[in-house]
Amino acid sequence: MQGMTINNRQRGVRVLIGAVVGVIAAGSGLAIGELAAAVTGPETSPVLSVGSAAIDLAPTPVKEFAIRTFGTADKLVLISGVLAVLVLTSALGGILAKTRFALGAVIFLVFGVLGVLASVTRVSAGLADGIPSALASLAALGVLSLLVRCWRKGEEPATDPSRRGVLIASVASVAGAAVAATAGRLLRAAGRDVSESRAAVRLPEPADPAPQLPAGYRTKVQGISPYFTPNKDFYRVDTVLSLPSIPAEEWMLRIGGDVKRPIELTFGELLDRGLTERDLTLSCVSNQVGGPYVGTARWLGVPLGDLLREAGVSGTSDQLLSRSEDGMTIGTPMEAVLDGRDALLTVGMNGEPLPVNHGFPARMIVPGFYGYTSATKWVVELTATRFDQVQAYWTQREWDPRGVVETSSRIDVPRPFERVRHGDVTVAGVAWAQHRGISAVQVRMDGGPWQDAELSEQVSADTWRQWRSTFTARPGTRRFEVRAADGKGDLQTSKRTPPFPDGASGWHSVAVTVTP
Ligand SMILES: Nc1nc2c(c(=O)[nH]1)N[C@H]1C(S)=C(S)[C@@H](COP(=O)(O)O)O[C@H]1N2
Ligand SMILES: [Mo]
Repeated sequence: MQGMTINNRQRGVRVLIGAVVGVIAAGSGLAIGELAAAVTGPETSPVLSVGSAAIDLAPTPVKEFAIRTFGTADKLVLISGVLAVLVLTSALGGILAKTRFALGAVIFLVFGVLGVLASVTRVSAGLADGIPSALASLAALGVLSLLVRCWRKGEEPATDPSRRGVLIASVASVAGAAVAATAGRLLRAAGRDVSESRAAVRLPEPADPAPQLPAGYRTKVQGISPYFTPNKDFYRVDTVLSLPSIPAEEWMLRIGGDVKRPIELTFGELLDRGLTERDLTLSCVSNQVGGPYVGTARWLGVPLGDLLREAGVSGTSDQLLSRSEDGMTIGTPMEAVLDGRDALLTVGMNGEPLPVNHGFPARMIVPGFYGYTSATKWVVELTATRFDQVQAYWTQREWDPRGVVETSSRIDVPRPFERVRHGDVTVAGVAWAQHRGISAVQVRMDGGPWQDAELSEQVSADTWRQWRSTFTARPGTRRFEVRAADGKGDLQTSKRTPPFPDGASGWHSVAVTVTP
């Protein structure tokens, strides 16, 4: 009985040591991988490569669930998941390696192979991008073999009297890994930091400034979305785990495909063309009814249509395929880019160079379309082509190829389940239907008669309008609903649909408690 307890305890200690050895080996490998990725590019780091591959391979419903549930934290959740799987399996590898080294080693080899595959299959990747994962796997195996050898030695009664060998080797490995990881960080920070390049950008005054804002373009209600969304509050949706860092001096846009005169354009040449400034609302197809993925900014850029006409775009191409530095492809209806609307290749957002997470140094924006079919960030290539010839990233994943925005409206105040005093209750929010404009917003309480909301002046058909309406509310639970009509007078549909495949529809409603 007693013997068995001791046996169990010994086994427990062994499992624990094995797990720690495995995790140290994996950690050392990752540290070496990070160090190598400082040279080959942050997106080639083993963890980020595997994370990116997971994003690209994830079925559309999973992706949609992630954006809906975790919002901008979706990437943090993903990376934590990858790390959790790594910790668990490498612990297992360490435990197995004690008795059957080859068995444990296989786990680390498999990681290496997965990492290499994930990094070299990225759209914009080369073979060298697999180096960090390969080195990581080799380093992990080396450390594993070292630790297991010290550990076994410590257990042979005749030889080494101290069992501290494995401890010393572990501490040394952890220290080595910490040095490698820190060196990787520092190198990376010194290498491809674009904040300096961004700080050095001097945006010229617009040659074609935004039309003057009409008096009454905004509605002032406590808690309503401001007419201009500050850059720091502007939603962010993309698939990158490591922000592309393209110094403005190195950026170049290539315009090609079905054109007579391919163009190459540097950042300086772009600024010299004379810039157009416009206020435009941008929204995401993944936005739920009432969701946060919409904002309005003052953009500065050059008309995309002019660029394409200069390149001599042919009449047969119906898709403008744009590609970003990170390999993302987005397809925009060519007709819309050429029809005279303010389709821009932008460099400025709300009076600043584009923030890095919003596409520095250049991104597209085409009013009337969701971001996934029009708003390519870190854009480096434009290709005139056909929808029936090339499918862009999201279209390959079954989203609607064109992505025209739905007429939408949102209640900002009161907040859901807010407690408000009885009497006059102000309901307020925003409504948008880019390029068609908003002609009316209506609100109702508890399914009662629709009441016309007071609208802020329309700045243009491409921007949202704020609205407000006041109700006399009796104590109890009250429910407010909103709907909008676009510039053609078409009323927002009450039919609730999810974002996939062409944008959410339905009326936003908010329930509140009205207090006596
Ligand atoms: N390179 C790149 N551009 C991209 C994306 C992306 O994943 N990668 N996402 C698009 C989507 S789905 C949207 S809604 C907008 C969001 O732009 P924002 O992050 O500046 O708000 O960018 C678009 N441009
Ligand atoms: Mo989006």
